[in-house]
Amino acid sequence: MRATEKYLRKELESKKALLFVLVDSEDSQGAETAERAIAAEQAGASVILVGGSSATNSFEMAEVVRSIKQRVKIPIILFPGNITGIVPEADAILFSSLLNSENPYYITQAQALGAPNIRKFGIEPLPTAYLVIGDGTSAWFVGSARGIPFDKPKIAAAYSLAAQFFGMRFVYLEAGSGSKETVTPEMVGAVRLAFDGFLIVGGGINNAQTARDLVRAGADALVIGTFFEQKENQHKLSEIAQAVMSD
Ligand code: 1GP
Repeated sequence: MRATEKYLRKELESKKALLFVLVDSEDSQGAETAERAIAAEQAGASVILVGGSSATNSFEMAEVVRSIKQRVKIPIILFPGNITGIVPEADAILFSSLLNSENPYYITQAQALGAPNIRKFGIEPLPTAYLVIGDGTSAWFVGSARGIPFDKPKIAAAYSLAAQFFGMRFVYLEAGSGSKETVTPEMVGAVRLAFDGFLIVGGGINNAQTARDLVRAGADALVIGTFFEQKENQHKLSEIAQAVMSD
């Protein structure tokens, strides 16, 4: 196990769950993004994720990673929507297969195209089953996903068990950025029973109560992007971070 995965495991020894703050490099404005990453770190976030399904400008993304890296100590993990999401200087990458995509490109082909650069850049790959829940979001559309219905926890659990049998150590249940619905605690609970690895949940999370419910259901990390992009919500960082980290 390499450094970032070890770090995540260690973080979980002292926290109920971890907060990952997502920075979409395409919506980012240089200095402001770095400030947001600093605020996230101060509030207790364990990781800054950089990427997103519609972020395709590698130059911008590399710049965002560089500027954040100079200012924060917590790891930067790439969250690629395509091979364009692989840029140097990040600590790790969610090396994801979109298991419920209808397009093999998002299951294995992009991964094969991207793998040599991940090695070249010395980035730690975190083997991740990426599961898109529901429909109508960018992740769903761009990834040609056959979205798992929100009210079908057993299907998500079956995919997660398959991921475990494949040897993947991370599952990411993705409702999609800005989704009106979040993944349900019922689905998180069902996946938790099926999957022993590190369980990430994201999409549409915008309050402490939802965060608490998802953590109590068994999530190891929650990803929040859209909500913290709005300046007026940034003062809620600590409250939500506390809800995630302590029961
Ligand atoms: C999207 O799960 C992440 O890929 C975060 O979603 O932007 O809705 O927080 P939000």
